[in-house]
Amino acid sequence: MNATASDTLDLDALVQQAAESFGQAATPADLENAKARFLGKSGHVTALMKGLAQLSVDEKKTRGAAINVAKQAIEAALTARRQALADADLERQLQAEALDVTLPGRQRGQGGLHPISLAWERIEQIFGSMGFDVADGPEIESDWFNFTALGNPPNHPARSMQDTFYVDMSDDEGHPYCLRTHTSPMQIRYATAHARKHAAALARGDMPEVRVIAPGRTYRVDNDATHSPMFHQVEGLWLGENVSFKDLKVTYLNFCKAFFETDDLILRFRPSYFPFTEPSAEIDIQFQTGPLAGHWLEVSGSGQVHPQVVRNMGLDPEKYIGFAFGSGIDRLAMLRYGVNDLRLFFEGDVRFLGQFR
Ligand code: 2NM
Repeated sequence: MNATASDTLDLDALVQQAAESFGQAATPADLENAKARFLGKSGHVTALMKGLAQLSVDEKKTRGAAINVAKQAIEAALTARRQALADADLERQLQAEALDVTLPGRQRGQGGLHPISLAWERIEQIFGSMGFDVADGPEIESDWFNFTALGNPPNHPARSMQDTFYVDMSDDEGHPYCLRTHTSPMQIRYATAHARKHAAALARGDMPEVRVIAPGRTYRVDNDATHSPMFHQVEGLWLGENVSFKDLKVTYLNFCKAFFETDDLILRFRPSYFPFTEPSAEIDIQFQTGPLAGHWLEVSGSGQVHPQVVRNMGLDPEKYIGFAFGSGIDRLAMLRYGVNDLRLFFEGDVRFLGQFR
């Protein structure tokens, strides 16, 4: 039998048929079944090979070669289909696991500082730029530091249970500890440490200055729209050879200009009284522009530090002259941020607190 054109056609048809079967296989298992039908032990190609036995040697050569070509074409179709199924599978998997990197991320709310902390930091920064050190110390104080050293006489009303929180613990002299009612005790602590640290220089007649602010939490028995039992104070102290009210005025005015970010500001002193200063004065400021323009605003107490208080710091009041002031950080923050109720600062409502930078 001769290898005819129709034999070749049969083989082409078989290749065609195999390619179609493979193409219809939707899964790798389907494909393996289809493969068995064409290339398996009892598949079409094997059957064709077996048929070679009946042919002459010459015919075997040409027919065998033709069958081989067809077989290779079928194998190539199989490999192509395997690859296509694998590609499709991978594509499906990628689709299923797809991330849309253009979607907005799940937002984590951005935290921020409390407006009082913001004011506190500004205060430290501004006074720091004017050469003031920042002192920090205990909120539970002894009778000496909170009252006696600051010139409060034994029966002063500030010492009463109505005004001051006391702790159930007493010092060596039997005086109960209290929650500090101002940060001035920190001034005494700082200046005392200063005097001790510079003892040798002082003995030589040198006069290292004391220039410090003490910001911090303070406590008084008081609670209404304008008073919180816990509030924040910043007290300043500048002692030196001839530190005067002029220095106080310049220092405090420059602080206010920086803190409120305006030069349209005037300052006045009003006579007052504090146990630890003589003379004493209230500091009022007035904005010349903006929503608060034209109103005198009381922002601080102040005065020349009383000689006995300077002595209590371990310094010689004949040499060390200077001023101190005490301001409410909460009040400064209210003025700066335009807040009209102190309680908003302490209610912890993030819709309020989130508005400040
Ligand atoms: C004020 C008003 C006036 C003050 C005094 C002192 C110290 F420790 F030097 F004596 N520190 N702060 C002072 C003076 C505080 O607060 C309304």
